[in-house]
Amino acid sequence: MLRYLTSGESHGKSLISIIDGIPANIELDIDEINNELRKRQQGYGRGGRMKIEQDKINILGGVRGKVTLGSPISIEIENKDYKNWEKYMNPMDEVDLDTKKVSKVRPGHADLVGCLKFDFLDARNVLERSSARETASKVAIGSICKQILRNFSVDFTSYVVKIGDIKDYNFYDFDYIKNNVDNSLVRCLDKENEIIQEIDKAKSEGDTLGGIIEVRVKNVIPGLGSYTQFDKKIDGELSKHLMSIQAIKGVEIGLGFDLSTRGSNVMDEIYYDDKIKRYTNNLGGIEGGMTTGEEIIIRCVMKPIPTLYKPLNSIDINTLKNYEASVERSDTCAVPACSVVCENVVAFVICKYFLEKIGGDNLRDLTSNYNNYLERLNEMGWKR
Ligand code: EPS
Repeated sequence: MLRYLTSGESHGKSLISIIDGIPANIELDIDEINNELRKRQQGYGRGGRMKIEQDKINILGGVRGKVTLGSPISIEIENKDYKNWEKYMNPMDEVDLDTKKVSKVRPGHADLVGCLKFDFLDARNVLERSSARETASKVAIGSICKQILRNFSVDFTSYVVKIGDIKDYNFYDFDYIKNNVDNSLVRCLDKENEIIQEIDKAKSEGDTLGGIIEVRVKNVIPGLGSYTQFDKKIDGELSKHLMSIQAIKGVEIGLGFDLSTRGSNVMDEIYYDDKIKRYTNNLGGIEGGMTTGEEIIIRCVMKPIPTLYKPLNSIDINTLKNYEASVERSDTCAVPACSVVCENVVAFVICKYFLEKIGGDNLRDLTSNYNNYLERLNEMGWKR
């Protein structure tokens, strides 16, 4: 089973991940992983931290000569900012606990509940780990998964549908998104100027902005996931992983909430014309907890970042007096970065289910199992 764990604080020495279950003999393109990390750092509306960091992976185990060994892969991403934080964050020495103490907990962040739960009087202990800095690890892991799936033609893209009140109502095909999204400062395909103005306005007012992201996956074979048990459904697993990304508050597949209509409006009718085909893809490529072979379409909503320069009402957790919440350095809008994160998190889940369905602990076995499966699907009328 493909799985991972991450460790590390936002201003600690580094971010660490261990990925277990990656098959052997996959050649890794390290530059591509770093390029994906670079994309996560970009996007108009980010704060000062991204000028300090230049995220790059340092693989510590599980890979030899850029080729996976089938053993657990350990990855480090250094926090360049650590040198400015060592006196507050050093795990192995005495630290200054006062200067960076956060006691005026920020509504919307993990601060208050984290302090209550773990018996802390300093939300620094909470925010260091709850920070979206951890998403750099998720991107590195997803990028490796994409490289595995590329051997089987699976491809991923994502873009920003909405930021603040500015929404793009168009529908784009996969290749259009893939070919254009990286040219935009906000990973959108329409209304870039309006979105940038919206971000500037929110920034000047000390506010933050949330938004909606769409992820697409093409060339996924039918039958990843299963209807036979609740925890085997791939839409459940996708939602779990996407909802676990910092600040994601909702996930919808295909038309999602707009499916609250008549069945005849939305079911993806089936016909045969040299192969099994669909007239539409309103269910976003998943039926009965399984991939249908149609493109996977997922949307996620990211709430606005809770650290506001115009602070919100809150309390001091030490004195229980009413105060305005602390102001920490933050971003006005991280929706474009979150698009890169969501895309890579989806890649992890698709890869996990692909490996479960196809099986094989090395690329050659995977390839022959995959070809056998496609051959049988072919006999049953399903062709790509
Ligand atoms: C982030 C690093 C953080 C924030 C952001 C995401 O850096 P710092 O806290 O040093 O400014 O820019 O995290 C949050 C806004 C948050 O609320 O967690 C990153 O690497 O993406």
